[in-house]
Amino acid sequence: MVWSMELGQTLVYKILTDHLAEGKLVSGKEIGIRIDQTLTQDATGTTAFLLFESMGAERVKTQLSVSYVDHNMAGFGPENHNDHLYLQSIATKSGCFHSRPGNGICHQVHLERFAKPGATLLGSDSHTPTAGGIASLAIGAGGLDVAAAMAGGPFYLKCPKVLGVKLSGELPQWVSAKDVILKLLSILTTKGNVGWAIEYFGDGVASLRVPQRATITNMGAELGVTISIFPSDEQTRKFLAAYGRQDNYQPLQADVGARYDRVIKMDLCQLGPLAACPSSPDNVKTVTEIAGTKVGQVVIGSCTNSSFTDLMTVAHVLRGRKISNKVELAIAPGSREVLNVLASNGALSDMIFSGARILDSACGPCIGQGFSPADGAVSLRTFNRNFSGRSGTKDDRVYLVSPETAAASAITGQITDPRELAESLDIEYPKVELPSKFVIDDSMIDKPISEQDARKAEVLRAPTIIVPQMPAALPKKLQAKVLIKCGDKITTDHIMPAGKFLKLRSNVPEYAKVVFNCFNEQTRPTFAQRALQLKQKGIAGVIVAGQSYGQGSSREHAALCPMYLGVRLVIAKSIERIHKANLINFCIVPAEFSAPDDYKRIKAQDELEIDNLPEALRDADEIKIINRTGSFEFSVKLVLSEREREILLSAGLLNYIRKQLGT
Ligand code: MIC
Ligand code: SF4
Repeated sequence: MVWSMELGQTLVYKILTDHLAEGKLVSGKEIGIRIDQTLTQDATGTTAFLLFESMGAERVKTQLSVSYVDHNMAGFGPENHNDHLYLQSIATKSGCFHSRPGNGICHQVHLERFAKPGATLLGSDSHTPTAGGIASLAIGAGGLDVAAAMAGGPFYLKCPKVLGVKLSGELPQWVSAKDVILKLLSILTTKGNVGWAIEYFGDGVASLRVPQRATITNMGAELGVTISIFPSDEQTRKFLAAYGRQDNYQPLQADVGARYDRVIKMDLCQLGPLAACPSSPDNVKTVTEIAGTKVGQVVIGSCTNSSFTDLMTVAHVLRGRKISNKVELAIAPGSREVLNVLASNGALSDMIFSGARILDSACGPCIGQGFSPADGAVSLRTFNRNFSGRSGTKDDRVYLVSPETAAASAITGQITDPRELAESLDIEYPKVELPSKFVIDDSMIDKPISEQDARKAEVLRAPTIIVPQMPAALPKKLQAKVLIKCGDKITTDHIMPAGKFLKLRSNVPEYAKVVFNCFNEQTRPTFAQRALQLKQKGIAGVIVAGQSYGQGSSREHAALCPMYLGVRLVIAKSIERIHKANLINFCIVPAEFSAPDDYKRIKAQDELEIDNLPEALRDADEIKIINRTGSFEFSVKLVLSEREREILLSAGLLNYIRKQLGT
């Protein structure tokens, strides 16, 4: 690998330099980068692979592509298993690895088995930057973008500004990586960080082990930044060696005197246990402030906090103790590997003895697949998201905490500072070390087969799997109507609910019925019914929103389903990165208010008109919209690269790619 010798480069720019395929490394400008690895998971992967096939692609062209099954595991009805069989068969056909159901959560397994320092990784899941904990340049994207990368294309992004987080000191006992990222969320919030990368550096880095680093980079997704990355050092080497992958090790760090666009200093010694209170990951308070709040449920797991080190710490707190009879405790180990070690070293018995229920090594409750809390009950989770209703319970009260705080609270039945429990019960702080060598069992990962053998392989596509329709070209004159006006921080969970609807991911016509389901209860006809009525009359749907529209998950269904219903325009105060790319990919024009006050003047049901939209998309930075109902005109900004304009003019990314390939 040849690194640029330019002095003062950040680690992010070093890896970008090494993978630059198009453009110049100037922050804010669009660049194309070569993708070494991709990952998909079943909830986004089925669509991604269907679109990969629709592109006419046959074999993946990356160094490595892995298809994971970890989200849709409950299996109520045939849909989940149908998806799993499709994914296994298309992985065989296209040359991917396939991690079977039960093998673990994509990000945890990828960290253990595949992620490499210095490699680029693109994943159809917003928490793909978890692999930044091992110094991969890992980015979350929509499934269609990942499909394009699997087919060998570059991935396009705005060259980021780099925020350096300078860590010093060491974490005190009972304070963990989760508290580091919650502290950062309290400073930076979930809004306004689009276009940034975060690079951790400083003396404090050395004391953090890879799983702790991965917890921190995982929740970079909640900040809305594109990339989060740690250097590769002795901790990285030890981690890779423990998983028998020392050959993948190379030391990597920023140059001395690297120039960051902004620096935040954080002294790890000063941190204490924190919690993100309902219902946003940036609603952070100290555990001391909320201590004593009665708890009904504690869930430990998710791609944020389900590693070997996390769960060994939990087992240590639970050892020989019983959980409160007012609490249901569930633990979902991040991978089968983790579960196996816990089983063989006795930690699993400690958990079971305490009264914990052991769940599948999968996403489970994190994406509303069971374990919804009781009405009004406080649920403490070691997860990364507590958006209202995501747990499957309306008006839920979900707090995000560290494994230490979760385990302590499960014992007492109230939110508890683990330091206090340790003192009162005389629990010694466990210094969990990684085993020098794990026993590796990759038998649940199907390996790619030769191209020749793959030719004979059959792809299994059950009738519940429907190839998504692609958008029509944008009309010259857009007659449109505002279907919904929503406020700030609308997440993709609000737009496209998961939970009991997750199994509909491979069937857009069915899944589209629940677009904006959380608002449907107050409005009849539903969003989908109103949209389809307009679509039949040739009138396009418009979504109006406040700041940070499309936060959270990478699910492209939050664009694909509205597109299916005839939505052609989103006007918001600001739109988050992955969602904006998904809108463009499915030919919905993402526009921002030129004057934020215009947001107040628009109402739901307003009829809008745009003359010559394709012309404006060619090169204009602003478009004029006539509000026929309110009899006024206003303008909106188009913040689009040349390529994005071309995609919109080609009726979406798939058509754009087909045009380029002449297929
Ligand atoms: C999530 O945490 O919301 C998900 C489910 O993992 C999503 C992907 C999806 O919606 O399938 C994500 O984070 O991108
Ligand atoms: Fe799965 Fe939750 Fe992680 Fe998403 S955030 S990948 S649902 S564990």
